[in-house]
Amino acid sequence: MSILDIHVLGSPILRAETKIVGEVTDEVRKLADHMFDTMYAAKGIGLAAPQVGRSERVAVVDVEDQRYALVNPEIVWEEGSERAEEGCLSIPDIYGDVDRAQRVLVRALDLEGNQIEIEATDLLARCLQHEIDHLHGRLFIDYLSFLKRRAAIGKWEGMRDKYPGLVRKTAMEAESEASRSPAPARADEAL
Ligand code: K1U
Ligand code: ZN
Repeated sequence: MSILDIHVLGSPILRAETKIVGEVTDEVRKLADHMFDTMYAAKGIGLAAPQVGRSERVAVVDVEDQRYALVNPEIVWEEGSERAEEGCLSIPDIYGDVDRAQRVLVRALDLEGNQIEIEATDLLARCLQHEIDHLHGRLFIDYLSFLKRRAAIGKWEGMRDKYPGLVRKTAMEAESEASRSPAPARADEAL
């Protein structure tokens, strides 16, 4: 298992365009594997390569047990609109309502290099749009009204000192979270 640091708002890589992956190699599969480990450790439902400091066009999602590793994903069709609250692992503790397409069709390569299409609605559709945005340097706060974005950035500036080097130490956070809330004792376990 490999849990990577997560870059937070202010880290330049979050605003950079990613590079199209030319071939799905073992290196890409290893990156996706580490991104899944990191996403689960951070209790997210998605993660994009720039959030772990990488510039490949790769994202992972796991929404209601629908788990995908996506290489070069793109939205080829969308329909409807829905407003719902979003968070971002790169902007901890900040939330905002974002309008997104309610239904999308996403085309991508899987980790075998095969082309796949995912038709998604609701939370999966939202998560796919959020992750594809990350791959083009866009963040959910970009969609907030001027006043809401200013408030979100103001709150973030008050918390930024918690993240020296503009990274979240995800493995350390997961460890201290586990020690704060130990797993409940099993019924057959001696107390
Ligand atoms: O890319 C990321 O920052 C991950 C982000 C994805 C996301 C969350 C909410 C709406 C769209 C996309 C997260 O996983 S933040 C964690 C979170 O907010 C969440 C966790 C479980 C269910 C719902 C939201
Ligand atoms: Zn995000």
